[in-house]
Amino acid sequence: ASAAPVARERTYIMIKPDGVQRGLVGEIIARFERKGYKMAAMKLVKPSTEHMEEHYADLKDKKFFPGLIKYMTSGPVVAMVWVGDGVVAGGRVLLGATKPSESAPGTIRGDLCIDVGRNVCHGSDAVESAEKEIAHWFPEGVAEWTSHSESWVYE
Ligand code: RTP
Repeated sequence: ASAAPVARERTYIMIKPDGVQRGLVGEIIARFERKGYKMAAMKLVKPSTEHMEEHYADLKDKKFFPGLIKYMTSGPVVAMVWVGDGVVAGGRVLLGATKPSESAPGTIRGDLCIDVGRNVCHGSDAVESAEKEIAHWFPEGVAEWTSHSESWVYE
C-alpha cells in the first residue's frame, strides 16, 4: 500500500435532527469508524427549508413530504462524507432498512429507533446520488488525507 490517498467510493451520511437531539452522534460515527470506513468531511448545520427540499426533491410528490421537511429542518443535522470500498451500499447496511419496523437488530435503525418519521439517519442510495448529495452539502469540497490504518483495512 502506498502513502498516496486512494480514490475509493464516497457516500453522504446524515444524522437527522432526532439523532442529534437524542445524543446518538458518537454512537453512529463509531459504527462507521469501527467498520473501517474513513471520514472525509463532517459538520453540524441547521439546514434551510429550501436546502432540505432540494435534498429530498425526488420525494416532493409524496404525502409525507411536508412533514419530512418540517422534521428535517427542526434542528441541526450532522452532515458527513464517508469513504471506502462499496461504502454506498455498505453504509446503508449499517443504517438498516428505512422503516425501523423492518430494520434488523445490529443496524443503527434496528437498534436505535421505532418510527419511520424519526429514523435518525440518512444514507445515499447510489454512487450517482451520493456525489450529487456531497456537492449539495459540501460545496466547499472535502478533506484529502491519508489514513494510517488503511493497510490494516484493505489487502
Ligand atoms: P433516507 O433518504 O432518509 O436515507 O431514507 P431512504 O432513502 O431509505 O427512504 P426514502 O423513501 O427516500 O424516504 C426518505 C425519508 O422520508 C421519511 N419517510 N417517511 N412517513 C412515511 O411514511 C415516510 N416514509 C419515508 C423517512 O425519514 C425516510 O428516511
